[in-house]
Amino acid sequence: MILIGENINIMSQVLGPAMRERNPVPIQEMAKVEAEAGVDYIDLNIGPARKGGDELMEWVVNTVQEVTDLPLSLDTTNSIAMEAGLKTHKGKVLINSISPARASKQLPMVTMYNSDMIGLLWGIDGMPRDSAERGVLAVDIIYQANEAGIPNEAIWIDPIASPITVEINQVIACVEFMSMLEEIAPGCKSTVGLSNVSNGTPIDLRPWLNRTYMIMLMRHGLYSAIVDAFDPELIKIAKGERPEIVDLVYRAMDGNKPDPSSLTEEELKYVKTVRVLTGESLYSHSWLEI
Ligand code: THG
Repeated sequence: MILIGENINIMSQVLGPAMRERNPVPIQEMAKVEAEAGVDYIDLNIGPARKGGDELMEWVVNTVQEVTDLPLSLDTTNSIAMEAGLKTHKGKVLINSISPARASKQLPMVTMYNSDMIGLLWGIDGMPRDSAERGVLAVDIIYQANEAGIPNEAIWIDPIASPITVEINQVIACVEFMSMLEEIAPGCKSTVGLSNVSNGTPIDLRPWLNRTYMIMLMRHGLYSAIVDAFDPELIKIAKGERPEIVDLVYRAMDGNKPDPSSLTEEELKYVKTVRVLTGESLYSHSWLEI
């Protein structure tokens, strides 16, 4: 699987101020940590960046490319800032992200800079309510992209993962959508922001949700994921180094109920986490204890 490191983010309490002060050190340190952790892309999220976004994006792209050759994923809703980043970036870039509503402005940039794009399934009315609405939005964005001359292979569809603390049906809908994608759009790629699913859960337990959710999506062909580079175990799983855990999660998804006494403590945590992510048991912060 292709991994996009999420850690360079203007919301971060360290990197936000560093971006505003144009202090390259913490940003370059984070880029190096992400590269060493084994991610394939580094996401640069500068937020809406309404004022001076173009200058900020250009500076962040240059700052990161001074310390790594990894391709970047440029994350801002400001089209002017996006274009400044595309101009500055060396090599193949990923635009994160383009939604049907913003497509007319941003799709021409994909063509002009020969980039890849994340197609975000965010509708005019906001978040899609289920997998069928996701399917409709996917068809819309892919149609518009194809019309602009962009092939399916350059489109990474993101169904938008929701926090399990907010709406379990949305967590389930993303997995369901992933199982439909190949039929809707042969050759399209996919990605999911895994940390979204554990937003609002106890910080030390977030990795269990992120990893398990990734495996559940992998089962339906997930191509890439936006990940926390500080979870080495998640990266191992993504790189195929924990096949027995992947297999265990697949079996748990099938409703296979292993005898708890035959499982290690680690295995039991994955099985319990599958149960809350499929909605089989109700989520609470103590889901691993019961
Ligand atoms: N899809 C796409 N892009 C995305 C997302 C997505 N970009 C943003 C987001 N979702 C993925 N990135 C993050 C980055 C940080 C966190 C979650 C998702 C996060 N940060 C910690 C927190 O808020 O508690 C710590 C922040 C800090 O360093 O202070 O959870 O879904 N296409």
